This record gives sequence, structure tokens and C-alpha cells, in this order.
Amino acid sequence: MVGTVISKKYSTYSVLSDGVIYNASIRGTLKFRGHVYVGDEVFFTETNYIIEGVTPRHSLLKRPEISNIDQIVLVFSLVEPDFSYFLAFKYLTYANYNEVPAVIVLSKSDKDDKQVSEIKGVFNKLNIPVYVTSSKTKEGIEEVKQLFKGKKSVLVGQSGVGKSSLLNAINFDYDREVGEYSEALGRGKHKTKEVVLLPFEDGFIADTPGFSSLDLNLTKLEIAHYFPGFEKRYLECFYSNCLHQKEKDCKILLAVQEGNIPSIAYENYLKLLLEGDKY
Ligand SMILES: Nc1nc2c(ncn2[C@@H]2O[C@H](COP(=O)(O)OP(=O)(O)OP(=O)(O)O)[C@@H](O)[C@H]2O)c(=O)[nH]1
Ligand SMILES: [Mg+2]
Ligand SMILES: [Zn+2]
Repeated sequence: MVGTVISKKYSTYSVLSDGVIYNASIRGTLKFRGHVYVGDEVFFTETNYIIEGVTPRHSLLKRPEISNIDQIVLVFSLVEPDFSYFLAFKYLTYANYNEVPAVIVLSKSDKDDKQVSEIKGVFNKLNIPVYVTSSKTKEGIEEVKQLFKGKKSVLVGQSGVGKSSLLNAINFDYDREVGEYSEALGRGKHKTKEVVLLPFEDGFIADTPGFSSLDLNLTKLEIAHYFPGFEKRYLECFYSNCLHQKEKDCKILLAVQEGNIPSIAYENYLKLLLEGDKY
């Protein structure tokens, strides 16, 4: 049989096949010795649900660990925790590096919407869609639902931004557990512990544990290539290893001067570059 791994716990894999969830394992398999990730399309035996193979993956993310994703939905709350351009640019760089398209969902608009137009302006300039939502008032929920149709999407964001709440607002039956925001920690309390794929209209949406820090593990040169808005422009820089700082004939610096790359993006690029490994 063929199915999609929707969650895993220790060595048990929940596989959805034709509307039925099977508890499959890879134990005792002679044919298959590789890794199995949530998101994988697998072959498993009809009698004892042993996974015998995985179809080739078109994407594989390490954080959160999930495969075959068509779209990364980056969730940022406007407040609690506060919106951070630095984190947004970092996650977008991560998505670009993994060659998975990304969109931004701003949550908790009921609490504070003063920054919305500025944030939208910055990311729209870089062709990154921004959705504004509130799981409380349901603002933007219908729009966001359109985004998920027919795709395998993953919600990514810090603990407490409202990923699980967003899923409950999309479909009450998901019944995701919601945590609380801790004023003292400045983040949520890591309520969601596992990656889970939830079926949604010919597609899937993954709820994932929030994380407080993300190590990109990229070299400076990779950051210089995958930073949002830099993807094609860097190819035109005079030096092929241009880090877009003070180099001669740098097309990124030019785009910043001409206003085609927002200066806040460039400032955060310089900050992110400090985290890059030497190349
Ligand atoms: N006012 C308001 N509060 C929200 C909204 N969305 C989420 N919250 C609150 O934010 C807190 C955290 O929500 P969760 O949905 O658990 O956040 P999460 O991103 O899933 O967090 P982790 O599972 O820890 O990664 C809860 O107290 C929610 O009630 C919103 O749109 N408006
Ligand atoms: Mg959660
Ligand atoms: Zn350059």
C-alpha cells in the first residue's frame, strides 16, 4: 500500500492511506534501511504495516524536520512575541536556501496592527506575500485558507506566535493544543512537541514545535546568495564572491541605493552575515 507519513513517535509512523491511518514501523524490514520523515510518501505491507520504501523526496527541511513541502508559511506575531525583522529575514534565507517558496503570516492583529503597513511594504517590495490574521477575530483566515489549498504547507515560527491557534481557526476539528505566552520568557512555552501533518482540502498543513533560535549553518557566501531579494541580483555583481559590503560594482548595493531593496533588509543582511561561517 501507499500512504503519507503524517506523524511519528519513536519508531511508530502514522501513515494516512485512503482516509485510514495505519501505525506502521520499519522494524524487521530487510528491504529498507533509510530514514523515514514526516511528509514522506511510503510503501508499506498490507498485512503487518511494515514500511518497505520511500518515494523520492522533492524537499527535505531539517528544522522543522519534514519532507515534500511545497510551501513554508512563516508565522510571526505582531506582539507577544514582538515582530522581528531579523528573524523574518533569517527564516526567509533558510527557505530560499532550501528552495521552498515562503510566505509571511502576521498573527494577533487584534492586539496591535500599527506595524502592519510598514511590514507589508518591506516584504512586498521583495515579492514576498504578507497575510494579516487574528485567530481571535478571524481576520484574514479565509484568505489564508486559499493559500493552503492543494499544497503541502508547513507552519514555521517561534513558540507562542499562534501556529496551533491558526490551525484551530482554520478548522475547529483540528483541536490543536494551545499554549500560553510567557511575559517572563518573552516567548511561548513550547506547547506543540511534534511535527504533525493535518489533511486540508487536497493538501496538508503541518503544525510544528516553535523554536527560539535557528542556526542557519550557512557560509557567508551562501547568505550573500540566498538572502531574500538577492537571489538573482548577486549574479551580476563584479566579483563572483561578492559579500555586498563595499565591493566594486556591487549590484546589491546599487539596488539598495535605488530603493529596490529596502534599507531595513540590507541592515539585517549585514547582521546576519556576522553569523555566517567562514568560507
Ligand atoms: N489575542 C490573540 N492571541 C492569540 C492569537 N493567536 C494565538 N494567540 C495566543 O497566543 C498564545 C500561543 O498560541 P499557540 O497557538 O499555542 O502558539 P504556537 O505558535 O502554536 O506555540 P508552540 O506550540 O509553543 O510553538 C496563546 O495564549 C493563544 O491564545 C491571536 O490571533 N490573537
Ligand atoms: Mg503550537
Ligand atoms: Zn555584491
